[in-house]
Amino acid sequence: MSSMGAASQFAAVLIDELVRGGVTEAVLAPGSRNAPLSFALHDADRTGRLRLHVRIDERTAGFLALGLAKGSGRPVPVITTSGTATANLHPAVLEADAAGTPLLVLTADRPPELRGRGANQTVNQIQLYGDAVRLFAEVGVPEDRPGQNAHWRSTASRALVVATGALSGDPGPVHLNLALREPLVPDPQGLPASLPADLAGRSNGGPWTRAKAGPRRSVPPYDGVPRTLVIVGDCSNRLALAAVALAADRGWPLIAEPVTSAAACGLPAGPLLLADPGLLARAHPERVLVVGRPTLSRAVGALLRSPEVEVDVVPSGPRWADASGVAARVLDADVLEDSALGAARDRGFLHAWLDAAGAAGGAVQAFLDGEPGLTGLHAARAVSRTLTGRHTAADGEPLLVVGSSSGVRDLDVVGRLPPVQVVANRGVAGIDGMVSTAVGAALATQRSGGGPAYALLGDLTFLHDATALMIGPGEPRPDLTLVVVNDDGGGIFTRLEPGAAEHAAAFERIFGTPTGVDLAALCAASGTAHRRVGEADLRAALLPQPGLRVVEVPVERGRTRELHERLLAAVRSATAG
Ligand SMILES: Cc1ncc(C[n+]2csc(CCOP(=O)(O)OP(=O)(O)O)c2C)c(N)n1
Ligand SMILES: [Mg+2]
Repeated sequence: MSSMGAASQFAAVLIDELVRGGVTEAVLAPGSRNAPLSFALHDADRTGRLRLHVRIDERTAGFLALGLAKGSGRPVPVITTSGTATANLHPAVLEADAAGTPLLVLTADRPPELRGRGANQTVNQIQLYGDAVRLFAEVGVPEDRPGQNAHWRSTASRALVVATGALSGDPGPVHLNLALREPLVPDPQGLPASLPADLAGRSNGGPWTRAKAGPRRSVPPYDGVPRTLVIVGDCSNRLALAAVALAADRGWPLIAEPVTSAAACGLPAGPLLLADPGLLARAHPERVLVVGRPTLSRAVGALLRSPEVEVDVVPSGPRWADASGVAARVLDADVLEDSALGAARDRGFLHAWLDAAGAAGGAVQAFLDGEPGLTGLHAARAVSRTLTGRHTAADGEPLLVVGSSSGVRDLDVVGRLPPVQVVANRGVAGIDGMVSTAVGAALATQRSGGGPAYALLGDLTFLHDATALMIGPGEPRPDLTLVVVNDDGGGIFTRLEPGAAEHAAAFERIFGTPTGVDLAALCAASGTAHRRVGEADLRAALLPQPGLRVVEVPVERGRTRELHERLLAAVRSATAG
């Protein structure tokens, strides 16, 4: 056996096996109990086997890993010490569960003899994340004895197979709890250059255990109800683009939330069309095909609940979304791939939707052109125009990260987005961790040739994850523009029931929640470039630039509710003809 302590042996084997299984990025938050893993990760980064990112805040680390996983489509481990550190990963685990993201949570823990007896920094980490993880394993204290290598390597392989959904088609987070006993640092002579024979992986350099799903099932063709409306929500880009191809083939109108690449192909002003009584009276769908998980607009649920429509859903994996409890059929994603049915078209139906979309899209643009000053809608339009106008194939595909509050809904109204990669934490739609998610997604896409990255966020969403800006000097940094729409508080609530005039006395303190934070000073404190823009220089400020920077767009929150009421009225009168 090697001269390394068992904990260091285990850490070296675990990281080696993860690299063999396809891991290329890892996120680490510092601590003492996870020191063996920290050394092994540092070594793997130094030798170019993976790229390591170190963060001081575990919540940020968790969301950074989530963003890296969403941006790369690969499993990404996040490694923490024991105690409260592990609970700070919980929000990212919940998002990874709901969004089906392969997040690999590796928490260091005290060995059993130190648990439940008042030892420092010790909490019950067993099944800490409950049923939010696809797999939990208490790996056991590493021991230097024959047979351990197979246990360690097969555990790591199993974690990757489950996290990536290789067999289940249901990717998601996995938690390995790692009890580590001292010594927690390697021998003074350091880690050996290569692992000893009894700790080696498969001689072909591949993973210990490979898993591959069986052949595709054959799926009967999706029958052609001509008056079908397709709604694309949160799902994989592959599924979203298959839905676009199917809708084009069948002559079905398609509305796509701005959370996948399908947004480039959907009808403009989608949520306004879905709530348009005149259009629904003229051209009510008989069937709605819901692809993925729509979450943005109440109008979607209202349409799905209407007794005149039949609802079919196509989920990304075995979990399907049917929040209104109306789905008649859950269909295999393969139905979307079968695009040449040659079904009868109902041109009248399609054209009613196309005409209304043309009128609504034009009305939105005219409304914004005539509206003085900057609003969140203008910021969303400027971002979407920047992405449309300024890139060539040589720049690489741009990335857009969309925050969870007003920004994503504003984009939904002002679209249309060009075909860019979109990342949004729609799994649980938290306003937490968005800056880290954006940093991670930008780092991952730009590593594989992706173009400039933009994130559209509200001020509270930005402030919620301010520690994301605290990036150490040696850490990789993305080219990312954080467009922060600053209305000093929660603008979204002005548009919901609490924003009605009768609640005005209480609104500001318990919903508006202004902070008055000086974003320029906050950015300066973390060495982040910052620019506050007005109407005249917004577009110019968004031109691609290297590095991580903030473009602050100040807007007036008090105007938001009335602005959207007027916009809706303008669109209604345009679509009425
Ligand atoms: C972690 C978390 N806490 C609270 C909420 C509830 N919430 C939704 S939107 C919002 C306000 C967001 O404000 P901001 O980011 O400034 O966006 P705005 O709507 O003002 O553009 C809050 C608190 C949430 N979604 N997630
Ligand atoms: Mg705000």
